[in-house]
Amino acid sequence: MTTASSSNPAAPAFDRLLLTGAAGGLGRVLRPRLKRLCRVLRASDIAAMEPAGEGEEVVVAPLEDAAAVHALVAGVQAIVHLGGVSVEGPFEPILQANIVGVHNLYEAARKHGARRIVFASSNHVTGFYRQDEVVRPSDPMRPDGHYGLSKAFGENLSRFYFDRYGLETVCLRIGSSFPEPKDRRMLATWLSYDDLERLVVASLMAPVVGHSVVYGLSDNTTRWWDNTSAAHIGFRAQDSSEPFRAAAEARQPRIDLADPAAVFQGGGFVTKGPYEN
Ligand code: 15L
Repeated sequence: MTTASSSNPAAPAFDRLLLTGAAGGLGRVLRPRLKRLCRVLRASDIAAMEPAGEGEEVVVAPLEDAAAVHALVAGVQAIVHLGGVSVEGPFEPILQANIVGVHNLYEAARKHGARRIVFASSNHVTGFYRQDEVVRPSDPMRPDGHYGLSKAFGENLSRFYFDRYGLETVCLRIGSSFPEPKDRRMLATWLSYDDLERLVVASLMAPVVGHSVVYGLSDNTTRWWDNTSAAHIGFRAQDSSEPFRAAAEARQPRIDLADPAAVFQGGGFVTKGPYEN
């Protein structure tokens, strides 16, 4: 572990907060934005990260290594879990990082008494709903590949850890969190970085969450997901994909309804594979 000296002066909500996946796209966005919530932010990944700054610790830990994950989780009150494989692909790496890895994380959290986990699930848990349907978090899962299946496992695992051990989780079914929506699909699925921060902070700070599931999207005009059941988290999106509509439609003037990627909510993920392992 590399450490830079402690202290976030204004009474923070958490003494130590763990951010896994800190080297990834969203990890790099959230790392500086979560520091205000904690005295020490422990940032973890398997890839190279920025060195520890003031009030930070940096830990390299593979999620499939149970001993490393136990050491990683010791002493933290809450976890923002972004770590693991974040795209569709062959089963074995997803099995290790996302399935074995999330089990290691929850076991460690239970053992060390962490209070809450914000679990980066994904819209790909329900990717095989059609784009003309509106889905609620309580609707049956329809994963669109190995990645979506692994996130479905994580959601069920976290439900078990709440029912059995009282460990709270907010599962964030994140849509498409990028600087701007890249295509027509993302007009519905886009989550701005500022709204991502609002969603994660609300999930960490809401007084009681039990086991909650919420879709991560901005205040988009086109929407496929109904978050009414997650109002208790207190997340209010403030951005919208609408200002990007004209550009997205110009980039993609025609929709090919023979293409499953244009029919199903999971987009291009629904046609990936099969893989040979
Ligand atoms: C995800 O879950 C991925 O992590 C991200 O890279 C995007 O592909 C996103 O879904 C999406 O559906 O756009």
